[in-house]
Amino acid sequence: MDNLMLQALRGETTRRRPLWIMRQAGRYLPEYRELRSKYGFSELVRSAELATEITLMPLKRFPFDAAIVFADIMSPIASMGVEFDFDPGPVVFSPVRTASQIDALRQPTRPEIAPEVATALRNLRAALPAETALLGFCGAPWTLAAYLIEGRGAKDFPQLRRFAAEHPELLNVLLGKLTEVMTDYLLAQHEAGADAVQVFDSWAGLLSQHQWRKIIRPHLLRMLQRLGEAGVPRIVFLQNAPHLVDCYAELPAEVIATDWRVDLAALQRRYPDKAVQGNLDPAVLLGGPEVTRASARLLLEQVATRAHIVNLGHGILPNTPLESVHALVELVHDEVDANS
Ligand code: 1CP
Repeated sequence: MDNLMLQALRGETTRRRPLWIMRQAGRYLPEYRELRSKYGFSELVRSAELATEITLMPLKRFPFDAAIVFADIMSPIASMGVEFDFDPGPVVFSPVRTASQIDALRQPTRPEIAPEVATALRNLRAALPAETALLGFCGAPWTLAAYLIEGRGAKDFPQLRRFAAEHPELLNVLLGKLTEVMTDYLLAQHEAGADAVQVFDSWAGLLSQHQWRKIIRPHLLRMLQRLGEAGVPRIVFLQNAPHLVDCYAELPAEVIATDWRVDLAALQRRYPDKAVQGNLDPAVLLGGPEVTRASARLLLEQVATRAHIVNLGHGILPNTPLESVHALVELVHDEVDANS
């Protein structure tokens, strides 16, 4: 059987579009909620066995074309000596805001970075059929710095933006450290069996284009170039940042993934050599199967089949009806009949 996801990553035309869903192993699944009622989220992500089991949960229900390892963007940060918990998003005990705190951040060796994730990937590669792609991921340096500096998710991250204005050199040192560790982490995930990696820049949109070029771009470029040299296929995801979509599309990565605010068809026309991923609004699925079908049909009509990986524009919401996911899978799978 073909691995549609890998074909799309190579820019090839696929017999139908590949499909996976961000946060596909999440709280919309009753079996995840059941397991979650017995364990804290930290316990789930720190156990390679439980993470493996959870990664496979959505694939038992839906024939998705990719599995994404169950972990959090904060998982590798523990190896840098930062203490945090989840409530429900990441909460850093001592937000990182001084030179001495940045200086004290450890630069772990490759095997020290979230070893449970590498173990889960090895388990998963052995358990998955050849036609299902296995994805690794990390948070982009800026998005991780957002949690380290702000201390937790916050509307518009004011402490982060203050820090960027007040201490640009310190921020640059922090981003540099995060870039080195995340690059090593993704290389370790590839070695452990990840076919491709996705870099999540969820808080990219907090900066202007000018600030982005100065503060973020050099670090992302370094990370993506090192991965490219190692032959690792790269997906770059940005959220809530339509003003930066061309900046990201020009980075060296095989795939650009966006949220629903971006016109994906126009993006595909502007960058014909890139694969695109996305970008159905996750809120659409709350409306049930009919509403899901109507919006998904429109997306498939607008975006050309070639090198389009169907996904949502952000993580699936916890109260999404399973019937909506079924409807999306059916519609994407049915397209092959329409084309043949
Ligand atoms: O209570 C619970 O069960 C925890 C909810 C949860 C889950 C299921 C968190 C806390 N993280 C995750 C898993 C997770 N996080 C995955 C797993 C793989 C998958 O199925 O997709 C991934 C890829 C992430 C990535 C992640 N975590 C991002 C980037 C993507 C995005 O959503 O923008 C970010 C920003 C986080 C931080 C985070 N961790 C958890 C939450 C609820 C959040 C975001 C909200 C906040 O900042 O407070």
